Amino acid sequence: MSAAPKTNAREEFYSRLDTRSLAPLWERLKGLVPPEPQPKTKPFLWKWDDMRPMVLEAGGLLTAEEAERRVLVLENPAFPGMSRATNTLYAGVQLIMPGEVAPAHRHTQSALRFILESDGAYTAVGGERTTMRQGDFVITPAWAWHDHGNHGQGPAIWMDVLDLPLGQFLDTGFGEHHNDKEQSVGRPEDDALWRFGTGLMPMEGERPYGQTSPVFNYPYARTRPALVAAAKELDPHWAATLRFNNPYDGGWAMPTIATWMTHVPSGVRTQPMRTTDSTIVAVAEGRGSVTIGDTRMTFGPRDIVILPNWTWRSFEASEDLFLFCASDRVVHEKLGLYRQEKSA
Ligand code: GTQ
Repeated sequence: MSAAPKTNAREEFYSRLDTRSLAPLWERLKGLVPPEPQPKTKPFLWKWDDMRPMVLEAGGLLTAEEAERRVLVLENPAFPGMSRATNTLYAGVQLIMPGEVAPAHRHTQSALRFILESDGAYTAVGGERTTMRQGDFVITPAWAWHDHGNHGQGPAIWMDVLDLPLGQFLDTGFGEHHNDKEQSVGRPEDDALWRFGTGLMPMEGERPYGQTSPVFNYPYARTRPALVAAAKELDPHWAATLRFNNPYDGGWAMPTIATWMTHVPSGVRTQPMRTTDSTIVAVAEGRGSVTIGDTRMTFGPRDIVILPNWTWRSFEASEDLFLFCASDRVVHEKLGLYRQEKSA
């Protein structure tokens, strides 16, 4: 599909087309219909030891309430000024100091939190608070009121992932502030986990959060032993990988962000694989390296790594690795666009 050679007559025609907001497809077809994805997202690694002091410094400059959300955006160098960690997902690192409150608001973007450091921070969703501990995966469903606070002794720091770039593309964003700084709490802590997260479901009633899982904290204390059990049988490409599901239908926990955890036992190296989704990886525990295309990156606990779409990657664990992963895979699957390729 090579473009036709340019002649003066054609060029002259194209400029007249341009004045009418028309364009010749034959000059553009190759770029519009590539033989395979041309990833723009770059591989990237944010080190916890760099991020932590910077986010604490932000804590000395303004309060969580002043900032509304005191977050350092993890901005992929491929998208300067665009607040994107990948082509479709936003990520940031949020800080709440003891006694602070990030005031209640809601928006149509879905959010998740992966907890990096906390000894008593909480988030509230739907009139219920959950204490967020290191390694927990916490969901803020689209359009749910949410506020965050910290009853602990030390700083609380977590990674936020939102489907913001996807929503920007569709231009579907709505948001509003709550009249009160904090929503009123009408349910006991972990109520949702007891009602929906035990292999049992309420007999009747509406789904409280539409397409999003009614469980909004998947505690690491449950996830980790499940991963260790799964590691008795390792997949050559995925090692021990378990995805977070929605107990209503067994599908992904969130409608726009796919989430899972991978455990790579010490000494194991996964076979290279590439997938159409781009992935944000936060290291819950362990040390190792990832080879992304021809880039190799070495990482440790609480580092955050970007795996671009359609780029070969493989992990190697020098210490038992536990990786939290978030990607746009769920959207690809819904649209019939998801593909993966695995090395033999
Ligand atoms: O915690 O509600 O990183 O609304 C970006 C937007 C966090 C939040 C972000 C948000 C939030």
